[in-house]
Amino acid sequence: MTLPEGWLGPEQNFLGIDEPWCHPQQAGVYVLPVPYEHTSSYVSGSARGPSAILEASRQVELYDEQLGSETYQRWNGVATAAYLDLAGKVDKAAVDSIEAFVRPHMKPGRFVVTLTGEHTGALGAIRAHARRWPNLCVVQVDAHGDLRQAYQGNPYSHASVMARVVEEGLPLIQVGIRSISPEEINLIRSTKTITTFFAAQILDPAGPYEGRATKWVPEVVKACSGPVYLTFDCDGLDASLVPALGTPEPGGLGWYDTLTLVTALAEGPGMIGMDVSEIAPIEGFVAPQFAIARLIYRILGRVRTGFDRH
Ligand SMILES: [Mn+2]
Repeated sequence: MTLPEGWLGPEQNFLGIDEPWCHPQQAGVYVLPVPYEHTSSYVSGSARGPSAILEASRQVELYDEQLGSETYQRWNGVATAAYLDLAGKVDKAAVDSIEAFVRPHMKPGRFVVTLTGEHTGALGAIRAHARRWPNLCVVQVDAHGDLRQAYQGNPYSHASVMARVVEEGLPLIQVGIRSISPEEINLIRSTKTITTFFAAQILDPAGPYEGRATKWVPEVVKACSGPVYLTFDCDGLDASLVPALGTPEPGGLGWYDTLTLVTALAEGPGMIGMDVSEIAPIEGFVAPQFAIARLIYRILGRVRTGFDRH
């Protein structure tokens, strides 16, 4: 059985998965690399994020000692598609292309992970999932609100991506926010479908939840009205854990807080898809992309297989 055209083998794929486990006919997880970058406003380089994550992932231990199993086997494998070539498309045309790329890959029993560059790329993946799951809610881990109507004149800026999601009527739950404008605060206050958990509110030991994930994570879960689509901007994590970012911010989520959150989402409302964005690799410094590759694998270990057959 040879790997069909358009799919990556163990030298290039997520986790370095051997045949036949990397075959799209068999695998229950699809990883879709979409290296889109057009509107980076501070540090550029997120177009190289997906390839850096794939490269680092091949060093991730496949056994999950917390679960006592090898996650990729539980899913019958993980297949990685060849990188989407956007052929110079930007803004709406790029988002439309990403949606068209993701949509046909969605099937019952399959979990799709989209790896994008800047956060705008996530919009195509979110739209593809929302067509299949009209009752989904979007959980956004992010330092920034991303709720500006437009930024630098562009409604498809990375700083506006969640405003586009809210416009479509999808419920939005934001976690880890700590960099936001008055315009966005007004939108949050005036929009019933947005729930925001600010970083200072959940992570500060002097805050209402004493900075303890066991206290604030159940509140996030309670806010979820349906199955969860996770849009994970890596700057939601603390910049000391993942400094290779387009817009790094201190004061973010730690490793174990993040694991507690994703575990509760997967076990509670259920997770039906995810994307990861905004890693801008620093030459010779692999820890950030390795942490993200590891996090994706830990999440796959916690997502319920066959969730959408229930
Ligand atoms: Mn973002």
